[in-house]
Amino acid sequence: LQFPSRYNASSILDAAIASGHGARNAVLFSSATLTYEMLLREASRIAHVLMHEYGLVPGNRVLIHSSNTRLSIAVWWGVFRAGGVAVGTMPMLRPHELALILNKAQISHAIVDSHRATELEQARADAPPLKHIISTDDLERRMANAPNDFHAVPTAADDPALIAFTSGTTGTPKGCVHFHRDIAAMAETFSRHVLQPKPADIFIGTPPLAFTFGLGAGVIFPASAGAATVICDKPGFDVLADTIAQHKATTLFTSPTGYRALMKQDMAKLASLHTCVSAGEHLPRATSDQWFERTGIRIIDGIGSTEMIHIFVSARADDIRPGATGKAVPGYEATLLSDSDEPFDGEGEGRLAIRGPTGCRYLADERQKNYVANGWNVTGDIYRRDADGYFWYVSRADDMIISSGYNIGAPEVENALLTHDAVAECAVIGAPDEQRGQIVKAFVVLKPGVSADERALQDHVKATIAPYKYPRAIQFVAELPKTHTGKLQRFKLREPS
Ligand code: 3SK
Repeated sequence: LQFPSRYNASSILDAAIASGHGARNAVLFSSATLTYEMLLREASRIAHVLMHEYGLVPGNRVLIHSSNTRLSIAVWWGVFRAGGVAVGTMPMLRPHELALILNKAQISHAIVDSHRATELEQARADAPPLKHIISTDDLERRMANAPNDFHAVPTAADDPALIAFTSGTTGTPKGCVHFHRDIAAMAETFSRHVLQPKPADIFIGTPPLAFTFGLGAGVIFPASAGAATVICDKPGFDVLADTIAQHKATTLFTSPTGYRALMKQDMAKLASLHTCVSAGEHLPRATSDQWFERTGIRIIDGIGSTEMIHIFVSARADDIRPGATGKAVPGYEATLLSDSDEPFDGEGEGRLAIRGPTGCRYLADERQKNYVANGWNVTGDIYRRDADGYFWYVSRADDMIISSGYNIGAPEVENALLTHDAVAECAVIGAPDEQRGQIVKAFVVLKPGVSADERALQDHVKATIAPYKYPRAIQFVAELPKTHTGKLQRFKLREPS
């Protein structure tokens, strides 16, 4: 991908208008709509307020502590436009978690949903770099008088635009630095080549904008096609289904858990969808098949990471091999590494390694050396490549269970359990065992009002996959521990109870 040396990601909005989409809907919400011209004016006013009323200097870091709201879309564009470095945070973070990010990213300005301002005030006591807390009420008051013709700061294409914190399935959060050109790159790779959105498309999804999966789906991809994005600002899959129906959304982004929850709703409400994307965790074959049976749509499964900004291996609508994640997204190269860290071709199993227009740049973190080796980004996932070059997810490298010398991928056992009628959710780990080193242990959430005993589930797994992989221990639980972005936290299940 080629970029001019001066490039500001907010020029994606100017380009939408230059391509004739100014009067098209950009943001749809419960009671009204914003066109691209209106959205650009809002973003420009925000940039003006930040720079001229709060003394923002390009390069300053700006925390965005907000749920997905109509205003938050304009805030992301406004921060880019002013040359600020946007740092999104999950809305439910507590003051001590916010303080950690404020200090690590040296944040000077914070834009916060008014009802969350106290949390930030509390965090400020432990975060000396933070100078300004701007509540969304203050921001809107000041925007009312601000001019709306702010020209984007001519940042370098390689200036930081975003620091994305990984919520982390283990350890302390890491800040991933992404440049203005990386934001364009996510649109020019996964969106342009795999999604291929049209201006008439209407995007909707559950991931928070603070998660780069959500930033792409809710802000960057629709704008780079002149399409619209729907803000679903109330929680619940019943609300999501109603909002899809109300706005006739076409393009859905959610996690496998989200697809399973939507299948419990009135599916007639989802009739307008034509493209469905899943990421955030591996999509089990059973979920993909059930969704296909109910909607006729094959979910586009993708694997991405906060480190790489968005999806780098996925299927394409016209090339989906159910059960496989797919192939490298155009623009990226994917390979597998052997145990001695050598890339190898052809069929086999190894650690996934990626290179392309984006890459991992941790903010002051020695874990950088674990992620980047010999120019490859090593994601921590184990994959199998088949003879036709499709990548099949095996497990996270640290989720491989070794039992009596057998290697067993936890997701394979989870997939098998999920094909049992009684199972709503499950997670599989390796539990220490004196004889076998580890045994396969499953945590199972049953569907409401359904019962199943341990033996029935074990027999089902033995009948579905190689019998040595069956869970020797099963614990029934009410729910599974997940991160704010919906990723399973297996490490919490490994902790002795
Ligand atoms: O977890 C993922 O698969 C993902 C996908 C897109 C962007 C970011 C992430 C972490």
